[in-house]
Amino acid sequence: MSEPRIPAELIHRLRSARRVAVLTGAGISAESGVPTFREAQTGLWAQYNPEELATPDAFRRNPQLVWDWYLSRQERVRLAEPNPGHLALVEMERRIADFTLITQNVDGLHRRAGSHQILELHGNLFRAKCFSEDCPVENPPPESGEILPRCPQCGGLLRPDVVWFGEMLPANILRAAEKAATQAEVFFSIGTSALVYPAADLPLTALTAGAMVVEINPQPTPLSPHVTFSLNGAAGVVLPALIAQTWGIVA
Ligand code: BJW
Repeated sequence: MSEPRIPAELIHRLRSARRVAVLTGAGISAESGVPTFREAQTGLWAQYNPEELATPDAFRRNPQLVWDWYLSRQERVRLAEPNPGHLALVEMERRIADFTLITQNVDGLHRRAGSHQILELHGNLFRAKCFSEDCPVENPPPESGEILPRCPQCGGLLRPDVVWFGEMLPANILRAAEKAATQAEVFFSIGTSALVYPAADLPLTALTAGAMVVEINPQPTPLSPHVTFSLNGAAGVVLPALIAQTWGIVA
């Protein structure tokens, strides 16, 4: 299969850009074998009901069910490895003076790939926090069998430190993401359906502030009609081509 062609105007802008921001979603980890959410057949929401698993009410109703689901996802992610899409973003960070990687993913694969400037908008699968008091919990005790993990400070139930529907995103992280979107010369939206807010607003914030906005996705999204360039394809194919054609290196 031939390498995708990257538009010359994008290559030119990237070579001189000082500020670049990237928003990633589940699609960038798809080639590592981590399921996305909304894809028919393979997405998590095709198999599971988000209202039973990814809301505070779901946790109140059945914390064991919710923990079991998150532990099974942890196991799957532990077996996964970063793919060429994650690695290409590490190379991009090395070449851009002010680079911000904003991710909706909770799988930690960007960090494992070697990226540094990461803003995790929706938390992290491998952290826990207190459900009752929101106490931060360092090194949470492992969940085992029927015994649910409890907060060492207040004794309340621990929950996965991820952002469920109807919950606020961590304010400082969202603020930093909005700042990066406002200041970016080039903004990438990669592997996200652009349906979940407030993350879905970030590419539009960047566009309004004058950035070149580039989408990388094999499927069109509600963002597609608005972007400067739509690169249709898998992140693990398009991103290495982008790095090679912009900086002449193989990621
Ligand atoms: C590839 C590929 C390859 C495949 N390469 N690409 C404004 C309007 C409407 C609604 C709202 C609004 N503001 C707030 C809301 C409500 C809600 C919301 O957005 N709902 C919409 C669904 C309608 N938002 C919230 O509740 C947020 N909180 C909030 O706004 O607080 C303020 C507030 C509070 C109270 C009242 C009112 C306001 C919180 C959202 C939290 C989202 N949480 C989840 C779960 C995280 C934990 C976990 O993992 O279990 O986050 S849901 C899920 O969706 C997860 C993801 O991060 C998120 C985004 O999904 P993503 O990453 O885009 O994945 P997919 O599957 O949707 O798409 C994958 C894409 O990849 C596809 O396009 C593929 O084509 C592509 N792809 N292979 C490149 N190889």
